[in-house]
Amino acid sequence: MFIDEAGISVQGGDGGPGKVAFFINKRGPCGGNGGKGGNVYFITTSNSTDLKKYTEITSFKAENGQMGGSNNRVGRKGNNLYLSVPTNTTVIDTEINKEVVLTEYVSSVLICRGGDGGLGNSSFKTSTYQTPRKATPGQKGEEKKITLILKLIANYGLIGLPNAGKSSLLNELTNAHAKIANYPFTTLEPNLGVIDGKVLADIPGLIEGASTGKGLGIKFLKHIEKVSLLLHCISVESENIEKDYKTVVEEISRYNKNILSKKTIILLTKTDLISQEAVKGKIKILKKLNTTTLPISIHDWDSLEQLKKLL
Ligand SMILES: Nc1nc2c(ncn2[C@@H]2O[C@H](COP(=O)(O)OP(=O)(O)OP(=O)(O)O)[C@@H](O)[C@H]2O)c(=O)[nH]1
Ligand SMILES: [Mg+2]
Repeated sequence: MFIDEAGISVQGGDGGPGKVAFFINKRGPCGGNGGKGGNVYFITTSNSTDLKKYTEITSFKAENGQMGGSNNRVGRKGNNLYLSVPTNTTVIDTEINKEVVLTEYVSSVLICRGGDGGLGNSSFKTSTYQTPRKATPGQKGEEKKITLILKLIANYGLIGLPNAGKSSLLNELTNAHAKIANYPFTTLEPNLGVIDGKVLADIPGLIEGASTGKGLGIKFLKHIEKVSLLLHCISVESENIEKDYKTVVEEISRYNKNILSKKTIILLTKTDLISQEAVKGKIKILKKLNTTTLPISIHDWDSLEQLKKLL
């Protein structure tokens, strides 16, 4: 499970102040009421998997209402503010410790109400008091300290040796922007992306001895324990694809044998680097290991489409 957390403060817009005004010819007050401040809502979005943006900006306020006008015109309402968070985010009102989990079914929650607009001087006219000069300020918007917690369980997991092209695939298939480079252990922490509402996890590469702590070790495997499908990436650059496949399988089995009972697709990656004939040869070898194998290249759009279909 991936956990992401952020603490922010949010505030509804303030109500606009009431206006003091008088009719020019006729005597009498005509100052309108202020507009209501905007509300703040959290709404879900399916194309984000982290709360990063709420660690960058941590204070939010909806628009204030505007001042009332003359001729009893009410001030314009402040616009509501909609803050998007990934589906499955828990929104906690920190002070009273009340929480709501946003899901596919509960996709929005009103979190702070905007303040009511103030009263214009028209509102203070009485039979005995015809020329009130009084107006009131708008109410302050409601203010809250919010903790956001996101717990995500990956649906698909990318595994393989370092440099096999896992992060590149994640970036191609999802909205993720994982770091990619032509050396092992580019990925130091798991990356996530969303494809058709499903979470795809890219974990750091495994090497022989990972289960005894070599490389980055196998601690990240806990993140893919609950996936329903593994995508095992093997690069065409591998000198012995069968051995490379077995190395990864062996390290995983030392961590938790159950992971290996999951459905797995072997992806022969970077197929653009060798001839089609050579790809066929390697696929033949992989077919002996697993029934579902797919040649793939981030430079071959058709192959990516085929993988998306399989997912
Ligand atoms: N030609 C070609 N190069 C690719 C392809 N996919 C990935 N690469 C390159 O392979 C190198 C490694 O890619 P990554 O996506 O960083 O590999 P990784 O498996 O995430 O590596 P680690 O994070 O170290 O485990 C990069 O230089 C990529 O540009 C492909 O389909 N074709
Ligand atoms: Mg990587």
